[in-house]
Amino acid sequence: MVNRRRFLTLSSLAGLVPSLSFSHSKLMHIGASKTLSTADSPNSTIHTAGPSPLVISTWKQPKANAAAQAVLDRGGRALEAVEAGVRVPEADPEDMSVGYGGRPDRDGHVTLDACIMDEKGNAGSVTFLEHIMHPISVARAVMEKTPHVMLSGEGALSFALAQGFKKENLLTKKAEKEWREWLKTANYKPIANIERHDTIGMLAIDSKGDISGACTTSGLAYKMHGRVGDSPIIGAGLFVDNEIGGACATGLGELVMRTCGSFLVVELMRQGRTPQQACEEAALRIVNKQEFKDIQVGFLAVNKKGEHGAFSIQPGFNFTLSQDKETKVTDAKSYLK
Ligand code: SD4
Repeated sequence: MVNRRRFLTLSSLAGLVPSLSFSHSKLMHIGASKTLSTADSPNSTIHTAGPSPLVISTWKQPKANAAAQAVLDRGGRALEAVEAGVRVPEADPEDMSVGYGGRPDRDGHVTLDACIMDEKGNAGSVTFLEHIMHPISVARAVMEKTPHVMLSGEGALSFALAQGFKKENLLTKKAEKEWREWLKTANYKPIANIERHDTIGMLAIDSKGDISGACTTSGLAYKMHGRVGDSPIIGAGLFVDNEIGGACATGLGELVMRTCGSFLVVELMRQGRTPQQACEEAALRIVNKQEFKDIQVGFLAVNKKGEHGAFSIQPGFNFTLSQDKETKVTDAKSYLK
């Protein structure tokens, strides 16, 4: 693993210290790391300007972004920011795709999926978790307090309770009423941009230029009991490589999982694609291989320079970017118009 303090950006290297000799492959790996102090001159650290801290999330999420931005504004880690950010929709009963108030599975259980990944490549995840309002914080506890990456179902719940999380009923009256209505036909047909709307994937870059990400959802409405989507799967719903960038996904998880979607986006950026190109290519991979009519998948990405990209199969996907005290919701470009 490259020690970030020992290297500087490719562009800075070219512009500031042309006489230094580094192997090309090493330079490819260092991506946009911010500083250099060479082995030849260990005291000469050159600082380069990184991107301003930013938060970007799937769908329309100004409140979540504000909570994350507040952490970054006080100099906090991107990891803290994304956790604080996605806890907002987790606790919001009006958001029916995430946490409390989420639509249940076909048996009436609200089952939650979440994962988190930090700048060191550490990751934590919970799947098929019931009764806990903040699955993202349980995922973080899995990452930081266990030797594992993922805990599921009853085991995840026992772990959460042992960590002091409270057991709660997450099925709101509104979600229960809709579910009972659905039971009359019990026709399982996810509707693009409607039933899936609002699963939150969030990426942040902090003042040190470090990247972290989080993803949390109640999954597809009226899914089979036990179904787990892409959102808690490292590499599918979320992936971060601090030397390259981060990506997250929303939409029909089955399609995202089959393509290791977020990992694919980050790997495409590693090969030189911009975040926009990487998101488009990952979506095309799905379109070219799988049945996608009426099905939505959206990708969102940032790279180490702070550039972002978003792309979806169907129109209707949007994302929220907060940077330099501004928050903007933008419609993503899509394959189908
Ligand atoms: C899933 N990808 O469980 C999630 C759903 C989603 O916006 O993204 N909703 O398949």
